[in-house]
Parts: sequence; C-alpha cells; structure tokens
Amino acid sequence: MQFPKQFLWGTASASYQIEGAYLEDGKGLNIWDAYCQESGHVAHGENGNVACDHYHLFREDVKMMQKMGIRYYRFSISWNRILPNGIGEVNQKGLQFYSDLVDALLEADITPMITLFHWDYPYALHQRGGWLNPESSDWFANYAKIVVDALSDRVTYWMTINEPQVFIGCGYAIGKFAPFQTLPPKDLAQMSHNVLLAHGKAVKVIRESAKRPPQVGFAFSTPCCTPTDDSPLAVEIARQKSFAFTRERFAFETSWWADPIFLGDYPEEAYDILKSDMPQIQAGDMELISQPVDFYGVNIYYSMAAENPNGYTENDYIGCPRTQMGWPVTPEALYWGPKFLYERYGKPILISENGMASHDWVQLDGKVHDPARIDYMKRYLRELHRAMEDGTNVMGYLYWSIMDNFEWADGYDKRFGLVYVDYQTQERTIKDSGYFYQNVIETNGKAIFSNT
Ligand code: GCO
Repeated sequence: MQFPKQFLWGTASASYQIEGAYLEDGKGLNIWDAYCQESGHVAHGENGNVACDHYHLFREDVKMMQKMGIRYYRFSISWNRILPNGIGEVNQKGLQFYSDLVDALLEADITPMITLFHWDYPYALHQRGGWLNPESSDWFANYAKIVVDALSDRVTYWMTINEPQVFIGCGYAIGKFAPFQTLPPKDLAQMSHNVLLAHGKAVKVIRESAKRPPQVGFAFSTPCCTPTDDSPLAVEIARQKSFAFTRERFAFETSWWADPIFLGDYPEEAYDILKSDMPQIQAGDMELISQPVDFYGVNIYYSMAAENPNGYTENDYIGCPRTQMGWPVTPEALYWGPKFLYERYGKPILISENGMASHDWVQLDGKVHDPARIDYMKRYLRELHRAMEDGTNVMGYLYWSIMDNFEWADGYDKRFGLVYVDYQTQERTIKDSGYFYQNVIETNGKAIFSNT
C-alpha cells in the first residue's frame, strides 16, 4: 500500500523555536523575547535567545534535511526580523536571511512552505494593543506584502497563521503562553476577529502580489473528538462535539475560527452564547475573512473523547500510552480529524503538524534510538491512509518537528525532533526516526505498513 504519487512529505519548524540570534542583524523584540525574561513563565527560565542557532547553522541544517530525503519544509518567518518594530522600516538583513534560506532549500531540491505568523508577535505592536488594536490586521497585511514581494518568486506554499486557537487561547484567555494574559470574552472575541481579518487581508495580498501561482492556507490546531465506536450515533456525537461552541472555551474551538473562513460567518451558537460580547463586525469584514483558500492546514497530535466512560477528559484512560507531553497516543485522531474537517469545509487537508515528544538522548553507541516515535508515526500514518482510502482528500503530511527545539512554556526538555539537538554544543544527531522517515518518503509511505 502506498500514498498518492503527488503526496507532500515534509517536516515543520517555527522561527522562535529554532533560530536563536534574538537580537542579531537588526531583529526587534517579540513578545516571547520580552516575556521569557520574566521568571516563572517558562520551565527552568529558558528562552529562545539561542535555541538551535538555526540563524547561523541553516545551511548545515538544510544539507541535513537533504540527506534525510525531506521533500517539503515548513518554516515560519520572524515578523521582527523583517520589521523590527512590526511596522515602519524594513530590515534588509532579515529579508536576506530568509532569501538565503529559500535558495538553500531550492538548491537541495526541498520545497519551502512559509508560515507568516507562528506566535512571535512584535513587542512594539503588543505595546500598542496588539491584536486588540483595530489597525492590527493592516499591520499584518503590510508585513505579509513585504515578505510576499521578496520571496514569492520562489515560494508557492503560504500559511498565514499558525494555531490562533493557541496563541489567543493560551496567550490571552488562560495566560499559559506569551503575553501570559487572561482577558474577558469580549476582548478575546474582538482579538479573534482582528486575527481573522489579518488572515483574510494576507490571503488577498498573496493572491494579488505573488509572483508565481500560490497555494494558500493556514495551520490551525483542532480539538477533534473521536467516537467511542463506529456506530452512526457515536460518530454523529463525535462530529457535533468536534465543532461545538462553548463560552468557556470558544477561543479554542474549531468552528469559531474555521466557520468564518469557509462558511462566511461565525457559528450561530456564537451569536446566541456570546451576545453583546461578539466582535464589532464591519461591512465587508466577513467577505475579507472568507477569501478562498486552497487547503486546510491542521496540526493534530491527539484527540479528545466525545464521551469518555472512564471519566477522563481526553481520549485517555488509566495507564494509557502517553508522549513526553503527557498527551495520549490516539492514532485515530488522524482518521476522524481530517474526515470531519473535510466533510464540513470541503478543502484538501494538509497535516501541517503531527509528531511526539519523547525522552531522547544520545546513547552509548552515539545514536538516538527512539522506537516509540517510529511506532507513533506508523500508527498515525496508517490511520491517515485509512481516511484517504475512505475519501478524505489529504494533500500531505509534515512531521513536527525536523529537530528538537524550544517547546514554548516547556522550554527545551520536550524533544519532538527527528533530529536530536545538543544545546550545549549545537551538535545535531539524526535519530532512528529520522532515518525511518527517510524510508517512508523514499517508499511513498509503504514503509509504515511494516511491523518490523
Ligand atoms: C503547536 C505549535 C508548535 C508546537 C508543537 C508541539 O502546534 O503547538 O505549532 O509550535 O511546538 O505543536 O506542541
């Protein structure tokens, strides 16, 4: 068994998590730079000041990806490298870095996929109200235009925004991520609307300015619910819960973010539940937000339980298999999540992130043996293949992440990479899973069906 010939096999990363060089060559401060300096936010007081030093090591890292047979590489642009203050003067050295990175990828026969925003929001704009400021979507569109003008002669794949559910939900609703705030529903709703406007305006910029025909999407997280069994009732319950809207968790809900983009309006329950807390929607806003996109990028790591007879909150149970993040191992998430999203929104699905963190280290033989990650990938990719066999249109799979990196509030303990990073020496060691993924790509997925 194999995947379709044109299936996209790749990996993903994000600027703040791997680049380091946080004050180099004119880069401005983002909110993670700023708030990591405050104690108590990040494990061990760690930050992205150096990270994997990818800013200086990118050529070696691209050669490593080429050796691993990676075909597509999703990375994000640091807004502050391009515009140190978020708007205003452009930093040519910042643009040059990404131009050099794109050239290195193309020379290595790796297709670049750019995420415009992956949480490293300009601190100067944060100080002007950030996503609450009515100008915030114009700030983002201005930034997008500069990047598209500089790179779209060589870049086809664009993702506007990574996981608004997390950077709004964790950053401004529950205060777990930078800027570690807990705002009331009215503010969260207005910020969400401004983020969606930013997405729509960026899509418009890409469509109007790209120098080659673009493929445009985003990368959302998706609390997907899976059924307790395959009965039509259980499936319908899971489908409904996957798109539910709740006042307590609306900033994390899929329907809150995706319905405006694909269905042209917020879910009806949002108006019923949020009432006067709903955002101010100006004439033309929803048309801007629902600019057509080419794919639905989704980051899926595990699923929630539509109903959990064990009384657990997610798809977990006593002694269940868990990754280093504590997340349950639920391969069926890559069957039901893509299936439910494709049914509701009708766009090809790109798995823009999937992977696991594990307790990796370089062993006495100088290698990093990570059989659990190989098993995880086999199980999840088999479920993804089953979804495709059942008619779900999946265009590709990007493993998160190419290398161990800064895992936000968890710091560097959590290792998701196919490549091990020694943060004291910056030495990279391709893990067994990295060589396994090379074989998956070479065999166009056939290797996942082997039980050896
Ligand atoms: C996310 C982010 C990544 C994370 C990864 C592991 O999906 O949360 O896109 O930056 O590092 O998912 O949590």
